[in-house]
Amino acid sequence: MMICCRKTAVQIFRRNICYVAARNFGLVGSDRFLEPVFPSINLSISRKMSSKIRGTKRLEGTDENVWNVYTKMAADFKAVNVGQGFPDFSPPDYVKEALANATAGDRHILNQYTRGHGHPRLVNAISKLFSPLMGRDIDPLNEVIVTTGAYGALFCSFQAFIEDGDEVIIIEPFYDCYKPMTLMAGGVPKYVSLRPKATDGQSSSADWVFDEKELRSAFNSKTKAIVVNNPHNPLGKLYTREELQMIADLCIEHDVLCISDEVYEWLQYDAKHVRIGSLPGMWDRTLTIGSAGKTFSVTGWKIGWAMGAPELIKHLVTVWQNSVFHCNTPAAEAVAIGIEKEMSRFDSPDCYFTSLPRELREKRDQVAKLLSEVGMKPILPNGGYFMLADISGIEADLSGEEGETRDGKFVKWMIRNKKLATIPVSAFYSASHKKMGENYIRFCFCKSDETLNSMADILKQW
Ligand code: IK2
Repeated sequence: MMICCRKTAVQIFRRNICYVAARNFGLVGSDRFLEPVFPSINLSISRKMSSKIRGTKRLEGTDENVWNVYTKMAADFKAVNVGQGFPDFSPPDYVKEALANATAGDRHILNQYTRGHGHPRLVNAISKLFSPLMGRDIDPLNEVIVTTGAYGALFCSFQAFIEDGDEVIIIEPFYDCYKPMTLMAGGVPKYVSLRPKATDGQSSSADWVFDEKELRSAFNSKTKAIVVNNPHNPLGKLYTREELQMIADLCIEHDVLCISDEVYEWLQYDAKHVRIGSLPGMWDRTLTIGSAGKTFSVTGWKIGWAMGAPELIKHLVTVWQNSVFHCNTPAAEAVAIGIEKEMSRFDSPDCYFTSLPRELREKRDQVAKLLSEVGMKPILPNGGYFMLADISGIEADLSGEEGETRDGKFVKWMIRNKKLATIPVSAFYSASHKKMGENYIRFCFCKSDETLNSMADILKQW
């Protein structure tokens, strides 16, 4: 019996690994990978479940996940996938070599545990890179924590600071994990919307702004934190210094924590990225979160970090050491080498922090032109690697598609009929505001020329 259970667990684990790999690498139309290996056993497990054994209350309302739905559908229909945000081209060679060398070289210790909340070489590199950008000396040992991706840093931030009933201001549209992370910590999300100003001609992410009065009225005595995502996913908005100052002033006035997700910090096009943690009085109340995955095009490595005052970081460390404790040493070493190298050529056009946005800018313009040609109105992003397109003028027979919003049905229809996969923008809105996103779909332009050419072929035959 024991052996049978272990075998089952191993097979289910393998199936999940196969599914994730298949999904990400687009290997399959994937039904084979999605069917439970032993459906009858799963069933008997659920029949025997005691009524006491159920998901916790704090998981309620957090089970939906947009990536699972549309990435699976893209794989099932073998669609060209310009939905999920990861580069489908190679990271810099020297970064890959640094990872290979970390495991194969003489320093065997790099295959073992390192300092729990941050590999020393990496926290040092992060402190050296960001100290001048933040306008202060960042203490690598007490003001930086390294986590499994930016996701890890976000999760620790919510768990460390949000208590039952605390309100968290989320600016929508918003990167989808902020809501479940708030709920799982017992918090109450409060939404403030970015809305497009009327424009003539080409509209850009800078046209999407919040209303000062609406923002101000969201702050009250229950507000514990605000989440700022800059550059913004999905809009590609870079907040202006004035906008950030307005948020900063409110944070200081109401004694509120700022969780600033800056994973796309190097990807800026026609505007300059300002770090809210560098504004006067903000370091002590801001957690600035970054991602090696986005910085070096290595999203699969899942190395991220948070920086902030020691009194903030110490609580993230507590969550981290009581949950994951550690992220993988070779990847941390390789990211440190990457940061050191880019710092040594920071002002050169070869610096990856400059060369990647230069290449992406061309891709952005190419995608915007293609979308315009088929009548989808692109919103030109100032940062990040996503672009929204207004699809309200595009005709499609959506009567056969399931879903509550037009954009969701449209994406399903497009995957099925045009073999092109994107992400519906209503997924980035709270339940009661989904209608605000339903005229838009999100394209990821951080893709190889081959992928973008395949997308162009589809759009040209539209
Ligand atoms: N924060 C933002 C704003 C992100 O976009 C991401 C990851 N990318 O999302 C994929 C997509 O929108 O298609 C993260 C955090 C997570 O970063 P990491 O991969 O370092 O955990």
